[in-house]
Amino acid sequence: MPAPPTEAHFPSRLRSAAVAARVGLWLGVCFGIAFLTGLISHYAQNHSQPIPFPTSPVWGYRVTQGLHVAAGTAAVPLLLVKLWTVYPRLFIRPPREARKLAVEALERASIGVLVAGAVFQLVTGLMNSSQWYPWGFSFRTTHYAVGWVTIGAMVVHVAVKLPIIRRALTGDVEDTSQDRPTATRHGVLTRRGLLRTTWGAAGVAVLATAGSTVPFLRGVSIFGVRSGEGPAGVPINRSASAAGVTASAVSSGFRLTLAYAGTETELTRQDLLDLPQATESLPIACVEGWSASATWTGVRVRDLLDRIDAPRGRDVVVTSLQQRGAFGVTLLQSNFADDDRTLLALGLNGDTLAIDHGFPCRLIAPDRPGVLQTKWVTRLEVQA
Ligand SMILES: Nc1nc2c(c(=O)[nH]1)N[C@H]1C(S)=C(S)[C@@H](COP(=O)(O)O)O[C@H]1N2
Ligand SMILES: [Mo]
Repeated sequence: MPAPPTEAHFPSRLRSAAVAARVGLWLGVCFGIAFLTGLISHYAQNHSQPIPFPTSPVWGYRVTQGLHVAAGTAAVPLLLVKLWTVYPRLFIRPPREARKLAVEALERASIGVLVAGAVFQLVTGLMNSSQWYPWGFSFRTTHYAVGWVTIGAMVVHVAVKLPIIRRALTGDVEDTSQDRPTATRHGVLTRRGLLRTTWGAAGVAVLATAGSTVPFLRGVSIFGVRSGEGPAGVPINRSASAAGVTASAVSSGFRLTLAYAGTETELTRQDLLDLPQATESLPIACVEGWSASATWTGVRVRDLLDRIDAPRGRDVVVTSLQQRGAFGVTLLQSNFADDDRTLLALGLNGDTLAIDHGFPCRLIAPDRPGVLQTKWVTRLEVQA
């Protein structure tokens, strides 16, 4: 069996604390942004919100979720370079003395958790934003839990390495005072060259996806998952046929039921069209990072609730024609239900709402995760 490599097998002087600390700094910034915006997104999707998620600014969630996905995307090349620069440290002989060995073992374990968590977050996040869900677990719960573990391990890692990070960042990149003794071989790239290439790769990764959020970047956004295709120029997340609602959505038997305190009122789509119409410009902002602004026309949800004498300050359960999947029933918190800009939309960008956008009617509310903008709505039930 060949002997495992020792650190002497990794002579490149690019693999240095000077490079690792600089890449690590930006990696930390990206993970910090992704963590904070992730907390916001998770909270926005919670049923119970002791502090109501704000309905203004209307583009708030669009920006935080766009940042979340952009930061995660930029972190991919940064993490790869970071791991490459520090990888030889795995093969450093562990210390003999018991106390030092224990400290070293703890530190390596925390790095193990950090690396595993970081890779898991980036891989599952990217898979989610390309709508590929081959796993059996709940993405949101798992991504959220592993987010805490990863950020915790990152804080420990930074605290342990702080003296090294400080020295590495204050010195020149080409300074060799903290290098492993065997890391002396010059290659084609200087350290500055490697850093520039890394920043470039992160920038390209972000540009290639950010077009899903920033309209003028669409042209360069080759990896942007949803960009501008779809009826009325707005992307489609799940089509009517994928949701299994094609027949019920176009059926003449369609009714919207309004329910409160044991009384129910049924409205046809024509009834809805005969009510006073409102127009609002509100974005769809998907958790996957893409977003699009659009002009919606329809009936204010508050007007509908007034028709059944529902008081203000009540949450509303929104039910879709969609029978399968997790998005068929959602909770519209009272501050969203009472906001004048929240519509049951019948039209989009001047056209009749396309079936894939939620015909006969769909919910659209300001500053709300796309996943809660329920399509093919058939029932609004005011909670007691
Ligand atoms: N009934 C139902 N509503 C739904 C969905 C769904 O799968 N089923 N997808 C949601 C998600 S994740 C998003 S981002 C938006 C997208 O709306 P659009 O397809 O009209 O762009 O619809 C939301 N409403
Ligand atoms: Mo979404």
